[in-house]
Amino acid sequence: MPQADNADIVLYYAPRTRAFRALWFLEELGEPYRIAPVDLASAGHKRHDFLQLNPMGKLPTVVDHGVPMAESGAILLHLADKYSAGTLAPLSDDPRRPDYLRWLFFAVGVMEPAFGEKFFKWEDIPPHRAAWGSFAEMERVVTEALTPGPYLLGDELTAADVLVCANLHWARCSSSSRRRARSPTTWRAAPPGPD
Ligand SMILES: N[C@@H](CCC(=O)N[C@@H](CS)C(=O)NCC(=O)O)C(=O)O
Repeated sequence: MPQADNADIVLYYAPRTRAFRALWFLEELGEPYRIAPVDLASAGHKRHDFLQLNPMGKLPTVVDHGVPMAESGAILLHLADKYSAGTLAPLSDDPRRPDYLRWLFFAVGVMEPAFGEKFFKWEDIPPHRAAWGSFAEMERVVTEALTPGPYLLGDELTAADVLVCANLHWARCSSSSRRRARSPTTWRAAPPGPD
């Protein structure tokens, strides 16, 4: 585990939050990092000094060599390009790059609201007007993309897999059903169905 007290990458973290995505990705990256624990209960993340790092007062927030970053998709995109270009992030001239970017944005821009529709029971939203289409469409697209797998782009893990799979992990944890996504592989075997 590359945690180091003097690391120049700092992850503001609380358990059972989207900060898990950044934590998982930092482990994949292998760069030294350190965790700055955030106690959500005491609302330190809503205070002025934290809002200078992330105006939304949310996690994950990362400070990379003194530069603050927010939004999990942007954080993973940045860290992958800076520290793992060509492996966890296809290079800009790699023909897989457009699909890689599509999945990064899909994870935050389509999957997240589609899970909102499903789990928070948003009703009567016309798919043609919703940016995420519908939960069912999202489910179909992810399932097809992971067939045959094992990863979104084929044989190699990228930052997009971490974002997409972290969403699937969240879905499992947020559901009482046993028919839930467990990993990209089991998502293909048993995608989540309606409650
Ligand atoms: N769009 C943001 C969402 C971040 C987010 O909503 N984080 C939640 C935890 S999962 C949070 O910090 N909640 C605490 C709060 O808003 O008080 C991202 O992807 O980074």
